[in-house]
Amino acid sequence: MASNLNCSIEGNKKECRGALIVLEGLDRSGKSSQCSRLVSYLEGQGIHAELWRFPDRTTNVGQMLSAYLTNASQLDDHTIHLLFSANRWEKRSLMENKLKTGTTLIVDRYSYSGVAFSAAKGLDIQWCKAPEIGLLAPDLVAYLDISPEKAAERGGYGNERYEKLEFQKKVAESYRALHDVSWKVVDACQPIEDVEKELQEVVVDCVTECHKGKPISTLWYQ
Ligand code: T5A
Repeated sequence: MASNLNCSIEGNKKECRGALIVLEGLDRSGKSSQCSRLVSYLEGQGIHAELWRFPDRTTNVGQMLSAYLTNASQLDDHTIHLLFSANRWEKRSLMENKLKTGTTLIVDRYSYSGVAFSAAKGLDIQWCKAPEIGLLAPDLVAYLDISPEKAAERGGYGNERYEKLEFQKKVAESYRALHDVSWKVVDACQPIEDVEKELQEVVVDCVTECHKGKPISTLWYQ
């Protein structure tokens, strides 16, 4: 299978672009663990892949987000929402270049987190989606499904702003409102290796589809 998925950058670029794969879920659902495992797996298959995460705390905007998340600063809910979005916009062209030159991006959180967490605070969901319009659309969204109660059992929440059970329940509701049939929902309460196996299958299918020339599209689907 791996040799079919390899493609040359010198060849027809349109036929060998990378895939944009996003993992979403509540805090502690296992996204970071699975993103790392996926990148290793894909590399082992001869597929060039990189691990990305949002927020990207390395940029100036990202440092503002990090300060907010660790309660070192306070910001209006609308303002922080737009900053999360700006943090994705500042990476958009680099992401597009990577995809077009054959790199698959495994992304730990994306626009859906942006909308789900802000809507959980009571912001209008359409307003939350608006600044995401024009960002690259994922080729696959995998949702790691876990109840807020089970997620909270995985080690205590730390000091970050949103790591509270009652708030995570509202985030789960927001994700339910955002979810559509294209999402791959994986039971995140399975053993870590079983979650990994389920993701591998769907991710490889997605990469194959992108290598065959599936066009890059933009948000928002609906
Ligand atoms: N946010 C983010 C917004 O409000 N707007 C936005 O636009 C964006 C992008 C960022 C915060 O910012 C918010 C959302 C977040 O609150 P973060 O840095 O992404 O936060 O942090 P978390 O999502 O909280 O990351 P965590 O590391 O806590 O959770 P993960 O990545 O989902 O989980 P992971 O892999 O670290 O695993 C957590 C624990 O569970 C175990 C792991 O070993 C680990 O101990 N585990 C399992 N245990 C049993 N079975 C399994 N299947 C397991 N999988 C993992």
